[in-house]
Amino acid sequence: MLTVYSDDHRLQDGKAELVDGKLQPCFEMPRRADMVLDRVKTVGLGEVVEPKNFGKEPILRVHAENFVTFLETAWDEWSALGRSHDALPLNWSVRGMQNREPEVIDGKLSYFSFDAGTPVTAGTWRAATASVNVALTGLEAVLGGARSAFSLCRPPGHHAAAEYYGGYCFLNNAAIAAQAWRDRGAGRVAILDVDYHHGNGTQSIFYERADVFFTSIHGDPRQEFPYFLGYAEETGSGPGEGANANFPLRWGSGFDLWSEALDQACKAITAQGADALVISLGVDTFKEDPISQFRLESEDYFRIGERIAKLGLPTLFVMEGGYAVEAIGINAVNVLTAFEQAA
Ligand code: SP5
Ligand code: ZN
Repeated sequence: MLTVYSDDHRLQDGKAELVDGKLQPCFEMPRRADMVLDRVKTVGLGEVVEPKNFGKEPILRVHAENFVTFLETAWDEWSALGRSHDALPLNWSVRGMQNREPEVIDGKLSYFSFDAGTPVTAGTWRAATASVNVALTGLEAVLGGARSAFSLCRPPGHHAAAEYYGGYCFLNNAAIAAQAWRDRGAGRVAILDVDYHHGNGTQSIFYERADVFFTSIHGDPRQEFPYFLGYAEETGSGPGEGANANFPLRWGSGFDLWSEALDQACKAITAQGADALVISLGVDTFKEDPISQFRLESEDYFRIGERIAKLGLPTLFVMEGGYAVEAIGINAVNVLTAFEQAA
């Protein structure tokens, strides 16, 4: 399997996120991608290539123009105030308040974000756009006839919606790739999100559309970030009714429950008649993940790859979360090697 990777991920290297009431070192760190790349090379998964540049057009197929402009200019506006440290928002619009974009950078950070865990840094725009290019270059390989490809994206993307960032995500790599796949001729794309957290951004982008089916297995929003999306009752709306399927699981869930949900999600993908598959590949379901509460073991990731392979679809793997840094490479690449052997 081809891997697409860019060193530009290092440009996103946030110092701190607000977690448990304290500013603490970012869990989403450059070493994550280094560990995955190391493992790809150790097992000899296949060739590793640099991304091509696809420019802003495919990004604007998914994200709002004012949001993209904000991301591109945020650091300049922030640093023009004499600040050289990372930018974080302080407050948000809630029920009954206005939803208008403010003029000043502190207001814009609040307007375009949903958490205080996602620092905007000097390199955020370049890292986030490189991550999109990594996703789209993987798609090119699949469009060129490969059964699958691995886009080693960092920063991750699935929490980013059309008009907001958060959850360590700025641009939604998987959604941009799914849209590009539609634009390049796929009839119906399925996105299977196996990250521990609900892919709220991806769901929101495609919620009213029938041409992209989104399904996700994740920590129950009653207990887990991002809290405000990811319930089983969310099945899509308008033309998208029936094209969204959530499988929330309680804290402490192990592979017995998780794999049952995977089987249901996979059956739904087949029933939807998808002809292309994007996997949002997070491995923060691992038992030793420092911010997550599922109990998957490294061996379980082989079973995930095998089940996905049984769908028999051209498949693009897009890296998302996973914060047990010592094991992230083993777990992610276990999915990929098992997929390849079963395919
Ligand atoms: C892509 C991705 O996986 N994003 C996840 C963002 C999660 N950010 C919120 C983390 C809250 C952690 N709370 C538990 C801390 C344990 N001490
Ligand atoms: Zn996650």
